[in-house]
Amino acid sequence: MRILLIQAYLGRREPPVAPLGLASMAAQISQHQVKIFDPNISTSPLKETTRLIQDFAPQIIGVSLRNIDTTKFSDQFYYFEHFQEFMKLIGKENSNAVITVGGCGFSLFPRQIMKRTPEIDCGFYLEAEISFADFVNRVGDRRNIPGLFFREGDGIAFTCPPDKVEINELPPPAWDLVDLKPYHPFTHKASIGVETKRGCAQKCAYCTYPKLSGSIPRMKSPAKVVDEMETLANKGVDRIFFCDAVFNFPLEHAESICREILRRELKIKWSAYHQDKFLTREYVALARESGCVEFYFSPDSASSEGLKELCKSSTVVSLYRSLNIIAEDGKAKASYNFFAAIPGLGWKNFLSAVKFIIKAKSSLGERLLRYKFSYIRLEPATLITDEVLGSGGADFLLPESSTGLKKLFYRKSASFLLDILFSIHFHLSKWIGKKNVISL
Ligand code: B12
Ligand code: SF4
Repeated sequence: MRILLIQAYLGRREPPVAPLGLASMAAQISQHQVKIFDPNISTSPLKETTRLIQDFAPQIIGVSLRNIDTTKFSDQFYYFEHFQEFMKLIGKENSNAVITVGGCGFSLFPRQIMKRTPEIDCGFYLEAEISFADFVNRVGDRRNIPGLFFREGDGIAFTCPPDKVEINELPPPAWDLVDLKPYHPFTHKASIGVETKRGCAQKCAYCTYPKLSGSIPRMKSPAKVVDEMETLANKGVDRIFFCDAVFNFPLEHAESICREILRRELKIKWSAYHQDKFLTREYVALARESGCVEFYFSPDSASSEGLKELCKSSTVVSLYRSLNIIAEDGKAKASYNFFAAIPGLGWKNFLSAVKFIIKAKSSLGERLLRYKFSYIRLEPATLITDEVLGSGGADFLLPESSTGLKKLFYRKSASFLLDILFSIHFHLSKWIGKKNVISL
């Protein structure tokens, strides 16, 4: 069977992300004729999509809808509008193929997206290596594929949530189907990813990750992880990003990966999301030696009230302790993200973060690569959305047009004055440039 897997066109030029999800699915259907295409690296994305569909004449098209919007207040952009236009093009260009969609963006709003995008025949909920392969091998049999949304009469039917994929049993992503060269110049922007596990055991109030990839971490063996890194290094990739929710938990797993990289003397740089609570001196030294060039932290708050409100498992003590570890290492580099507004909290929470940033700047100097304040983007099925909107706000969270995006950011702290200051700061930063100012 001819299967064309496409990343959704984002609608504008931005640092690209290599299609890890599609490459992972493609590895599972290697007995078929599969092509992977990313219009976001093409100079004429729409024309090339049309040409490819006409030339290849796929029987199944699978579109990966990764992002709905930027989730960034300072750069609001609604990819979903462009996805809808892109789907019209795909539907028009090919009336014969079965058109399927999956991806994180789809899985956050599956029913709404099926309703609003008539070109989609079938939608895949959550991880889909197994369910998509099943589907490809028995296209007519929609009722028996777990995780499948499909059209039935005038309505939309759903089979059942899919089983969790045994990620250690998956073949490596089919990177041989992707020309990675266009992503090489953007590796410092995390353009090429490797998974070491799926799932996050924490339950932070605003976060979608446990819903998207489960709340029990499922690990890939260190040997398999480093095999993937080696494949990428052999393709000329100088730096990768570990796509895990939290790389350094379980700590022993992260440490084993670092040791395996060192044992093979693999020279490839990497960065990853880290949790301050699980950081140790030994780990930081090992990670850095094995190639870690940036430890990303998202403590989100540096006050005990803020950490509690966000259901973070970190404490103020663990946060400062981790900063000391990074500082004492002497070479490790880090970045920190905080939220400007947390329900019920005001100046004390904000000033705690400012105090932390000042301390980080004074102890890390140039090794503090980035710090930023952002607003929470309310996402479906998160505690904070339930608290702010009550349940059932999913339609509101996927607005009709980009003008509805602004309302999705949680911007109300307990202090009116602080909210005004943030608002002024946001408008000013447009004029004075975003670098080295508090970036919202
Ligand atoms: C790692 C990551 C990043 C890394 C990517 C590194 C890399 N090179 O891959 C970086 C930091 C670069 C990044 C950037 C962004 N990200 Co990001 N990212 C993630 C994260 C944590 C993991 C994604 C991942 O790679 N998973 C592993 C792969 C294997 O899984 P997958 O892609 O989901 O694919 C599986 C399924 O979805 C499904 N599937 C996927 N496609 C298809 C297609 C078909 C046809 C089928 C059947 C199935 C299917 O099957 C796949 C295999 O199981 C997710 C959250 C999460 N926990 O999932 C957020 C997430 C996807 N990111 C998000 C966002 C917003 C962004 C940015 C827009 C942020 C920004 N403003 O810059 C950018 C967009 C960049 C771009 N050009 O696309 C949001 C999207 C939600 C939303 N509201 O839009 C998410 C969900 C996080 C969140 N806030 O909830 N991201
Ligand atoms: S914010 Fe990080 S630690 Fe918290 S639930 Fe999300 S991925 Fe897990």
